[in-house]
Amino acid sequence: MKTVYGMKASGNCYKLQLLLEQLGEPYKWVEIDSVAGQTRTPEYLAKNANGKVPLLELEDGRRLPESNAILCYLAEGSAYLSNDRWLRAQTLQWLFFEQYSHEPYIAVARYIAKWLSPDHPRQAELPRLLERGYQALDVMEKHLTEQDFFVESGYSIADIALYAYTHEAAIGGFDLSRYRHTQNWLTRVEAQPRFVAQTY
Ligand SMILES: N[C@@H](CCC(=O)N[C@@H](CS)C(=O)NCC(=O)O)C(=O)O
Repeated sequence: MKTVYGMKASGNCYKLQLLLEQLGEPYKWVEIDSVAGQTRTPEYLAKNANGKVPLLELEDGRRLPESNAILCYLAEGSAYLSNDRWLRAQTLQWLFFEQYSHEPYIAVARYIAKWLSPDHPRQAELPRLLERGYQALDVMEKHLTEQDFFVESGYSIADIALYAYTHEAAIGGFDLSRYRHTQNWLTRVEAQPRFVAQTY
């Protein structure tokens, strides 16, 4: 059985939980508490030199970090990742967008707002994170005025990757009320077969 080293509060880790549940694939979840330093122990660094979760461990011991690479690996051969060259490239486009233009702002704003004290110096980052995060939300909203899911063939790992932090963007201070198409897309994702909500 595959093992996921993850943290339930992390959207990057939740991506894998959601996909594995939707695939109906059994897996073992090992909860890693980064606040308690468990991503930086010698034992964990021997598994992932980058000291981050999520990490996928295969039955034969091979290990793969990076949430969106893991999504691609797990989704191979399923309806969640097309074999068609163009549709696959579209999927990758949104996975890269998520990691470069979305997660660094929307996930980090959530982290600062929810887990750091109100007088923590990192609170000063919030205005810039909000500005850049809204730019990402604008891109998503524009795309979702034209189609129901990020890739034209339908629900895919691109939606899973973008759902992971968008559904909790309000925690970071984002007002989603002006993003009607994005709100409707969140509802469509939640209506997918075997959807599981993030709990932590
Ligand atoms: N690009 C990575 C980001 C992973 C990441 O930033 N993980 C965070 C949790 S969301 C983490 O492990 N933080 C603990 C640490 O850095 O020690 C991915 O998508 O998997």
